[in-house]
Amino acid sequence: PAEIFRKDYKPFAWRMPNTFLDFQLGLDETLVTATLEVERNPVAEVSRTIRLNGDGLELVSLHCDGADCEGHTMDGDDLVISLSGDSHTLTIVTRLAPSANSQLMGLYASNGMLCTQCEAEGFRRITFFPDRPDVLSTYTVRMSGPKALFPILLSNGNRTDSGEEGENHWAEWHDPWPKPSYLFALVAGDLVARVDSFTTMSGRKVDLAVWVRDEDLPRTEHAMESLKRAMTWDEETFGREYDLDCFNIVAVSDFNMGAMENKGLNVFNTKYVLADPETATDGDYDGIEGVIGHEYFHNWSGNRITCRDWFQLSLKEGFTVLRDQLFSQDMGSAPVKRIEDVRVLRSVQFPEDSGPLAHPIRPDSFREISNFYTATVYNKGAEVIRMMRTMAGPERFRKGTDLYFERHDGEAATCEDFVSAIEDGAGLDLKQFRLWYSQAGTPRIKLDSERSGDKLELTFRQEVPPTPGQDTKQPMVIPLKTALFDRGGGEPAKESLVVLDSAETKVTIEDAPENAVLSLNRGFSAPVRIERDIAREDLAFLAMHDDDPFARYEAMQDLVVGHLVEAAGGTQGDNSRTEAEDAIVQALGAILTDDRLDDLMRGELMLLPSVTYLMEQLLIADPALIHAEREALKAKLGASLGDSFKALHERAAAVPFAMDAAAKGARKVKSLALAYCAAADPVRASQMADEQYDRADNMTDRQGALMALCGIDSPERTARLLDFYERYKGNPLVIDKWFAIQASSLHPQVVEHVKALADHPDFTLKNPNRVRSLYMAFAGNPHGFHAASGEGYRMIADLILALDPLNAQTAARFVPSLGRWRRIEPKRAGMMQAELQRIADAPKLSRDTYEQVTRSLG
Ligand code: B3K
Ligand code: ZN
Repeated sequence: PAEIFRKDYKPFAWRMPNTFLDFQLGLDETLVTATLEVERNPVAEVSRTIRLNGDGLELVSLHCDGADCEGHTMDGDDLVISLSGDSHTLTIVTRLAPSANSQLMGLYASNGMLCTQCEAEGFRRITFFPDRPDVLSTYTVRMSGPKALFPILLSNGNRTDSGEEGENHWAEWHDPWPKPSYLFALVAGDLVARVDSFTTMSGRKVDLAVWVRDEDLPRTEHAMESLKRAMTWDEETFGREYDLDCFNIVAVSDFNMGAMENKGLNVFNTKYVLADPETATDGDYDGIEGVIGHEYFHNWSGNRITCRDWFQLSLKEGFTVLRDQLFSQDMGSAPVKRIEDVRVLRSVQFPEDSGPLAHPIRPDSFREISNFYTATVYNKGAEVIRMMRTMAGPERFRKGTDLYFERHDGEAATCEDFVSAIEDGAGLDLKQFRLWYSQAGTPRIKLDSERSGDKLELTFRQEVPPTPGQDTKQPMVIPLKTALFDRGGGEPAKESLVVLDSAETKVTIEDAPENAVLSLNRGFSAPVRIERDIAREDLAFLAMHDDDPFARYEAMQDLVVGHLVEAAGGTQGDNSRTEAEDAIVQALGAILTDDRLDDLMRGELMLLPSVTYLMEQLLIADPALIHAEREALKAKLGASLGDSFKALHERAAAVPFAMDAAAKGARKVKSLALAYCAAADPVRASQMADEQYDRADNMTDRQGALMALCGIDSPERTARLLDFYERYKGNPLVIDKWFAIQASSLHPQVVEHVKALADHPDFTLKNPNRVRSLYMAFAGNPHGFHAASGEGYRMIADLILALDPLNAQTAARFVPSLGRWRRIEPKRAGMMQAELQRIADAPKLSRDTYEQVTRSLG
């Protein structure tokens, strides 16, 4: 498959002012008649032909201006038509087989209904079309089909007409906003809606609906409330008003990702719509609010202003992720949300940025765009825009985004357009800052400090490591929030922003108190790694006293990381092990009982860094050693602080169920306390977990208890797993949890368990949620995936090979776990590489998997 380059961008030779689509719907066969108005694009090079993209389409007929078409050829899957004049009307009929569409791209059947997914290049699986984001068209859609099968017919925009024809009925939808093909959507099925309405800031009433299967209706309240909160928030925070008379959300059970922002008709994975306390955890509730917000915010950042080409993906995704993060910060605990977002960034994006798949947030080339919906484009993309906001401050940043929306409304824009608008609107100079768009890799900052008299001299040295295709890098603009604490107990620290912009930056602090401790990169103001020599006492001090919640979390993490990395690297003497452990015990002990902390934040401070994050700290890591040391520390903490954990568990268990922060916090620390107890004293903890399971009146508690039990070889384990299954067997989203809990467990036989689960009658490769629940959970379970025998690697490679022909996009998502081999000890690295090679040697690979495997082999 060919590589496509950003530098080769050219505008399309034709414009597509109006597009009419007629669907004769059927699950096994759907006929699509596309009527396309085409006219020459005056600002593009003249062409005598038009290239319409297709992907596996059956062409039934083709007409140009009502007559047989003079010249047309197929070029691969694309249709190339000769056009002599300046404007024409093309009429194209294609035949689709939705039930046979296992890729879940284009028009497909799910659970008896029909739905679409077009981003990035799925529209070409519906009809021949210039399937690129810079070709905007106004869509009118007519669909007809059996009323019994598809009582509800939905598309983008507003419904303009409908009627009946015997057993069949039809509906017509018109979307007044010109859009690219990737935002097209259609849904037909037996659905019911929770309806509500929203009055916008200028007083327009919008009809809201969340469409689901009948039995799921009681679980839609949270989604609807989240939507209304998102609509209000976007008006208040970004001045963005909704622009159609209705907004529809549809929940679909077979979906490749989380959700899709189709204009006026968002299609969602059921996982991000359905919730009630009995079946969804607090984490699920937060996830739903965040994703509903994200897709809604795309209406402006993505739909009204879209991307010129797919290299600009971060224009809409980075910005929209930032918008959903700020929304969630405002709806709940801002510090906890920030910590969670940083944790995701560092456990997913940092490894990507230091591995074979590293790419800038605006990539320079790709073979398959689906592979670039990455944590780099999304989450690092959001961090880059967040830095602009930090440097400008929220008010000036808002001036920048106002200007961006005003300047580019209705256009297909570039990342450069965005940066220019922020630069002009916020009054920032972002010349050098633009390097964040072109350079991959996580910058490293080394800090040295020297004291002379009252002065403290800080020297920051930055370095951006080489990444594939980028050997040398330029210094970046890095805004670091800092504060100096006086351990002697003087004035409270004042925060200031230090902006690094060269390889070496010196900062002098006058009148630095003698015991000063520097708190650095507060709020994680820049997505970088910091290396500095800091005394354990100073970290412990910050872990207990820093007034920036993120910095406090970070100090606690650093304290643990320092110890575990030394312990796993074998460079630690017995004495210093004891000292390090004691310091951690003391700091955590203080956290457990600090009554100035709320429980949501306490829970964050109780979390140990993940094995993935720990592995990232080492050039070459032995996952088994790291895992063992991490578990040993957990057991040590559980034993030394046993009474405190039990007391905390008891206190939290007494808090009755509610959805407020206090009750959510109580549930969070409850299951964390249980996990520490389980590490120290499994037998005793089995009883605690059993009790928590029995008393649970919500999924958060029940899942927390089952997770603890699942890691312990005990009779209770089997009984509770059985009970859980029986209780929830009609609910696919909860059965997904049942698979995931077992696949991510600490049980010694987890590999055997996963093998057995793959043969369970409820397991299927056809449903992406189910595949992820078993295998993503397993690939993220270091002690199973990195089993010394290599069996974990083999299982993931077998899965990729089996899934690739069915669902290439989902299959390719598993490749990065094997791609980390260069940073792993040689024996395992060899086995991982061999599995990648085995995949590469398979006779017929999708473009998705082929690209990921070859890049990973390097
Ligand atoms: N824009 C979609 C992602 C589409 C992924 C296609 N492979 C969802 C989102 O980011 O909001
Ligand atoms: Zn998005």
